[in-house]
Amino acid sequence: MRTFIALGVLALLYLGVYGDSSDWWKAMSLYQIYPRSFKDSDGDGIGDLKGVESKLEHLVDTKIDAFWLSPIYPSPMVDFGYDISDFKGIDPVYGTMQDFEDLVDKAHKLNLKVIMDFVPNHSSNKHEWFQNSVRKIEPYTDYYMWHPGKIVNGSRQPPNNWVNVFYGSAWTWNEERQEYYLHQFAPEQPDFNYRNEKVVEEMKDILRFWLDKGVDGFRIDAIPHLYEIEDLRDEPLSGTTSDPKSYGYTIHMYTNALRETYEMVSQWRDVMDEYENKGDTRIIVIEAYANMSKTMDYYLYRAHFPFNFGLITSVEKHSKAESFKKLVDTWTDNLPVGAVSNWVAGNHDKSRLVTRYGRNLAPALQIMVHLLPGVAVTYNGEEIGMEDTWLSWEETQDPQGCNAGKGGYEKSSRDKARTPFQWDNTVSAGFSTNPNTWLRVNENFKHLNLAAQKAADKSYYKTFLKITELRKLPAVNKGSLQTRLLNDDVFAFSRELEGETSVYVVINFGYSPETVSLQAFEKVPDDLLLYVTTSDSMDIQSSDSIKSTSVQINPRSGAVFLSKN
Ligand SMILES: [Ca+2]
Ligand SMILES: [Ca+2]
Repeated sequence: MRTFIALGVLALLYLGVYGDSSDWWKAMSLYQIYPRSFKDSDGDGIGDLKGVESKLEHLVDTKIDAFWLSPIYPSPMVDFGYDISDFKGIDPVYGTMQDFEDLVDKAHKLNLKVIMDFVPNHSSNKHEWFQNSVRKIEPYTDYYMWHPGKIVNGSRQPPNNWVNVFYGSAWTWNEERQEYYLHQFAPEQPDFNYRNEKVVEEMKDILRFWLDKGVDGFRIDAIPHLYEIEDLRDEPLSGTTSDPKSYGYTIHMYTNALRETYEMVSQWRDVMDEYENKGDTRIIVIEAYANMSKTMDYYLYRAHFPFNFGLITSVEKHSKAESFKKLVDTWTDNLPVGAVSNWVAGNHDKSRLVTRYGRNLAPALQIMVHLLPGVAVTYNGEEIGMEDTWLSWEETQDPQGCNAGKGGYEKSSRDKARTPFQWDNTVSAGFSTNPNTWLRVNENFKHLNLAAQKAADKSYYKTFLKITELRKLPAVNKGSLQTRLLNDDVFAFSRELEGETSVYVVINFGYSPETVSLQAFEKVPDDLLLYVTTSDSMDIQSSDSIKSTSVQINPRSGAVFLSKN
């Protein structure tokens, strides 16, 4: 029976739903590659582009449609690539421009789209533009945000109380120019001056440079920080901390999500649309940790979509079923008409999904990510259930962790979710031939790795594959969504489309087995097929054919049922 269902689903894969190729992104499975940790091709212990190219078949096997590369530009690596010293180059650690072009070429041959990280708020302080700006060499004098500061009691101070995201003042004194410059992140990441039209044009030129190389879109980093209020007034104090160096010290109303920031997104969309006329759609995806209305505003300003971080920021492993329903409903209700939804459960800045939700519940979250409407986003390693790696203070490399200092580290270093991908049980988990890698490989790699999970009858990866295969069903691709709270612990949703196989997802967030009726969904048939359960214990679900009036679901697990048509 199980084999029969699987074949039925595979047949449906080829029917296709979004027939128009310009719609390629609307129901894509998007995979984030952290290049430093994905695959090392030359044995220096750091991942690189040739490494990525050598593993593209894994993306195809995993039913991925597009991948997003975290920054690969030349960088002093103060913030691991988010401090760029040449926006049109490739860092030698990752390879050459030829390697990049080869990667794009091979990806397209495999029907994979390539999305670049675009970091528009700042450059590295080593960027030629900043060096020229320090020396007031035109046209670079006003490429960055400079200010002489103010004199208080005879001593010079920064112009205002703004703090940077990592820790400390957002202003750093430059001896040579005898002025402060603004940096919303590390001092090595000076902010651009977007009120300078030349900067605006430079950034569009950078976008076109990569679009001309064939990239299919951009994930835009840290967008809310783009503009600051022009008169540089103090921000109000939050009252939540007395530490004036802490980012939480002020309320960021004058440095975050300004109207001009949204307008710039619109201008970048216009650049993408120049290429639409050449026959293919290029997209912009927005990274913004913001409240619902500020997030939805990115749609109104014509971003293809802003990441939906709700599964990271609004719920955690002890959240009740009701909270998950509310999260899905709130997002869906606020979504502008015609906008494409998306679901993100992890990335390089956050603890890994399995660590946050536990090994039992994490695959149920994957079901939500992949079977709710729109784009599904997967951070590399989440498909095999990689866990956070405990790294000592001496081992961590992340500036956010380092700045917070010893003791503050465990809370703030992001490196725990950035350790090398665990391909197999050989040296350095098959990531590198070098036993010394830039971050230590998680010691669980001997049993937790892709090769072992492919060989096993049941594994995290095989469950992930079963879930993601369903994405090509017309009902998942473009069917309706209904959500139901079936009792205090059980959340369920349906994906239905007239005349097509319907999908019913049931997740038990509680700690005891539950029996529920799916009759809460008006169109549910009397008999359903169990397609997949994330529960290890199969004793409760002994049959593939289930009465929809009486569905049993194990604690801390999810299950997917299909209608029989
Ligand atoms: Ca390498
Ligand atoms: Ca800025």
